[in-house]
Amino acid sequence: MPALPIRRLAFFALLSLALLPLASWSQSDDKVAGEVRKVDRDNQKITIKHGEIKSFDMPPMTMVFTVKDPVLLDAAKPGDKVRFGVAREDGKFGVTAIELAP
Ligand SMILES: [Cu+2]
Repeated sequence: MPALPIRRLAFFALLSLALLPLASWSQSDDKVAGEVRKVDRDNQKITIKHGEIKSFDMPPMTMVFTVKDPVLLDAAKPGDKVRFGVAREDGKFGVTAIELAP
C-alpha cells in the first residue's frame, strides 16, 4: 500500500508549512491537557475544555481557539482527550499542534 506513506509525508509537509508563520507567535512552552468540545471546520475553530496554561497565566476553562491550519482539526473530535500546543498573537489564542492524550 504505497499510498499511505505518501499521504503521511504530505500531511507532515503541510503541517510544517502551516507552523512556519507561527514562529513569530508567543508560544506556550508546555503542552496543555484538554478535552475537545466542538470542532468548527467552517470557521477553523476548536472549542477545548483545557487545564491550566502556566505560560499565559490562564486558569482551567472551556474556550474557543483559532486553528491556523484546518488539517489540525482532523486530529481530534468532540469528546477526545488531547494534548495541544498554544500560541498567542494580538490577544488571540491559536492551537499550533494537537495530539490524542496517551
Ligand atoms: Cu482558556
